Amino acid sequence: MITRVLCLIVCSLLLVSGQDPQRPQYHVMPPSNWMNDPNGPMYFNGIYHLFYQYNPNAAYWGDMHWGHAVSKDLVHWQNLPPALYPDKPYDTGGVFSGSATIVNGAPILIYTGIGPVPSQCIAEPLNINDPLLLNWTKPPQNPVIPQSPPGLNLDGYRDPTTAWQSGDSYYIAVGAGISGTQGMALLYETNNFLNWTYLHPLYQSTNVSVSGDMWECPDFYPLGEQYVFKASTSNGDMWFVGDYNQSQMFSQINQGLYDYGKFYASKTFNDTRNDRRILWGWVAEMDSQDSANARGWAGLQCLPRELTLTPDNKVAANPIVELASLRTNYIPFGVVSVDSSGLVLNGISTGDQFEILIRVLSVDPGVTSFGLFVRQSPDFREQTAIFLMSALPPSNTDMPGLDYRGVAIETEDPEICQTLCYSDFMCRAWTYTPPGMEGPSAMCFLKGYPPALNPRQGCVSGRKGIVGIDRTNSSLATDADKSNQAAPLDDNPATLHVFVDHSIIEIFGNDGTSNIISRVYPTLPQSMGVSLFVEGQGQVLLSVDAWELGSIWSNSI
Ligand code: DQQ
Repeated sequence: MITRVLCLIVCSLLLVSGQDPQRPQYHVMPPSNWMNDPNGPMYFNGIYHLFYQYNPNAAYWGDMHWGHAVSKDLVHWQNLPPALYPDKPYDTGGVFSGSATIVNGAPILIYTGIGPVPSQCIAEPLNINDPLLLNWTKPPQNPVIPQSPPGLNLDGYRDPTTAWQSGDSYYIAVGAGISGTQGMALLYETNNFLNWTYLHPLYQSTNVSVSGDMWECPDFYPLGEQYVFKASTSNGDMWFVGDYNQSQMFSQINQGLYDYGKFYASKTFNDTRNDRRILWGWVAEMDSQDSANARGWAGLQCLPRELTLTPDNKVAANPIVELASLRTNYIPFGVVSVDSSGLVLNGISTGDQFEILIRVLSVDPGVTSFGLFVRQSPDFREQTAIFLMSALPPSNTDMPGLDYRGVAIETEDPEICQTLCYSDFMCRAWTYTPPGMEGPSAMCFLKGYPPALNPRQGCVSGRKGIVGIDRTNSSLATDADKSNQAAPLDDNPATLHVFVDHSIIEIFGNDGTSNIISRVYPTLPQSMGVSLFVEGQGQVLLSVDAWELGSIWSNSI
């Protein structure tokens, strides 16, 4: 009650003044209230559609509808009324996530209805000639898959993929999981979208500690010469690159994360206009529910990202090139040399709404990290650091803390610990301790964030290259999450592409292979500064371009 009253006051004030300093201006989100997963993205009849999990009543999760936004260029958007809402016995508990498939020239939405049990349901356009596809109808055959396959003892069952065609049949996968055991995606076949046959798991987890025991929002698509399976897991949105064979089984050869930050429930679609694969993902808030209630909105979508397969079978995700149409002012900083005294980047007049692209030309060996401060106040009380670090070869030192796993190893060779770290996409740094120091046998500690070096006799430590964000001083607000985030770099630091949009920061490291989405909530109006910094001895040589960016919203596309 108190939060609703507070929201009424604060939200009205913000609406009257037209200003909400935390509200992003070039990220897709509803006019107000709660957004989560992207649903059913598609390109149809010259228009991009994005549906999404939406609570029309409040800035918290509940009463799931499918919100709807449309665009002609994937950059500028118009919000429309919700497309799907809970109105049938099989979806009164919510119209949960799902996908769109264009079949014989018309889209079919398939979603999870929450009724007495979760079921898979379809919806079709009421009027295929309506260019905006405002109204949708649910056929009487719903739910088309009334329940999960018997005998599997599933704890979760939801989020059907876009269908893919092979011969006369279409296939979908549905997310599922067995508590404490494994996540999985269940494969179904149909030839009419009304009658479905369960076949077998398309793919399932082999390691519950890596990918959790419930896979939400599965996705499956061809990319380059390979196939990609994606699951939203307890460790984030994991892609698996691999092979899809004649018997409809997937097997992986590589795995990683689209993004190491606040990114979840993502979904791709085939952009037939430009023959490419586009990714959307949900970015949640990282402050308190009270603050979200007071603002009157929560959640947004990441920038649309184009996916490509790298020669070594990684999925790279980069902002689509059309986002250049948002650039309103170019600030060419050119080639700059920076040392530990730093460099202020004057000239970006919208420090809460801009893009910066840094290319690393050279790094002196004594430099330990370098990067940029954004949302920086002149008195430095608020600032957020985005940084790059080169890999640190094994050295006789300790890196105490920040372990996500410690394993006993049978050998006294510290290189085994390094190999463990380098073969785990979650690992950023490692420390080896000899027998007798942390237990009877030698130990290997894997770290989720690079800790500071600390001398300690006998330890051996090393670090991967890192792109990271340090939010320790990002906000004076006590409820803002100030934990740090880092993504491992497989190669030397090369590029850092950053988008700042009020409370969201999107970081693309090394051409989209090491990405982090983060949220910051500066409180001071003057937290608009941008500057470069270097830690350690020596200089870095950087090429720097920046652009001020406009808004994506229009009343009609
Ligand atoms: N969100 C939806 C579910 C999905 C979850 C409900 C993932 O369908 O599993 O809002 O964020």
